[in-house]
Amino acid sequence: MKGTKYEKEWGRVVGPVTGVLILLVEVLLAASLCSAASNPAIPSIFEPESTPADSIYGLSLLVLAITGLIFVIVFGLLAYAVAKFHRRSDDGPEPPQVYGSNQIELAWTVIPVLIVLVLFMATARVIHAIQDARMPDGAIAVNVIGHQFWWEFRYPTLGIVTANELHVPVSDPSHPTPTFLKLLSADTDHSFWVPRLAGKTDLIPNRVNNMWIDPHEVGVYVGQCAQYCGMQHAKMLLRVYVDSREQFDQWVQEETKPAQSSDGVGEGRRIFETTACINCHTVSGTVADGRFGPDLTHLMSRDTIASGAAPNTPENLKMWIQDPDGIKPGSLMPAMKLNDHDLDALTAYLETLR
Ligand code: HEC
Ligand SMILES: [Cu+2]
Repeated sequence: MKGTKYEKEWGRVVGPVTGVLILLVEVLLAASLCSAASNPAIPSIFEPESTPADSIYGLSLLVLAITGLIFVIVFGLLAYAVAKFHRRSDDGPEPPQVYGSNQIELAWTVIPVLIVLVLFMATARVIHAIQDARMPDGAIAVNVIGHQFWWEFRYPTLGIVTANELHVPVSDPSHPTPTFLKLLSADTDHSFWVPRLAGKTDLIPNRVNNMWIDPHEVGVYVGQCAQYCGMQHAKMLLRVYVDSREQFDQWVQEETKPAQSSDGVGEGRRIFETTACINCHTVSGTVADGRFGPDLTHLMSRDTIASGAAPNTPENLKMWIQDPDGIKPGSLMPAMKLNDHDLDALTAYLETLR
């Protein structure tokens, strides 16, 4: 009869154990899906492409391993205790009660303290290595200014002003050309986060924060404002274009030219220059010198408009100028209420801003 009693008990345990196993398999599967994602549209911290992101990735693995081990041990002991000591019909007297064991108390104090110490020191090392890195010669400097709900990028040494799409050169580890970002805010708190390139750093009014990236592979890396900053926070997207050195130099050359004065769009230009547009937007070499909205001097060099909210196509441009809320409800650009003729002319002019 003994055999059947054991079988019954196993039956009770196997149910929960299978449940836990399925849960673990699911967690692992989700993790492997995240790490297998080579799609650039999925910004995964498990695919670092830059030194700060790399260090954070290493640290995350260490923390995951330690906490995972703790989870397995604690959960194993718990499952064991539940299985072995659950109430039975033939329960005898209470089990022995243990009070004031120095050994046990010492163990459960010292071991956690050691674990926390290891986690703390590993984290402090990574923070120090990232935050106290020196800006080497040849590094690119960019001032990043967070606005509701778009990003302004100013390259003080190159004389470039652009928005939402950051261009940086690829950084060969043997000849590093990192990009150092100085983070500022024009209004409220924002946070710059491109998971494959670096950790997130806030942009805070009246405060200067710094971060740097040294991307090892060319490509586009996406990110997003990671601090709730208002209505359109979710459409405050970020794109970092990591260019080869030649591509980057080419881009710099294009961006430092003043706005092209094209023929045939004089009417559109006149409409632009006599409308409130110029109070909020800059087009270098014209009367437009507003800084409330993105610099439009080289608008057409960007793939998207409105901080990644829409692809930069003529239709979207028109739709945007007519009714920004249609693309980004709550954006801080007013609907300009132009008639169809003016709108067409204006869009034709904007399309010459290469
Ligand atoms: C009151 C200020 C204001 C006025 C006036 C204004 N804009 Fe804007 N504009 C903005 C702001 C702010 C944004 C950024 C919105 C966002 O992405 O959330 C913007 C974005 C844009 C963009 C997208 C730029 C990009 O790279 O994402 C274009 C194009 C644009 N405006 C054109 C115009 C034109 C043309 C006019 C005049 C007909 C105009 N704007 C009038 C504030 C203004
Ligand atoms: Cu924001």
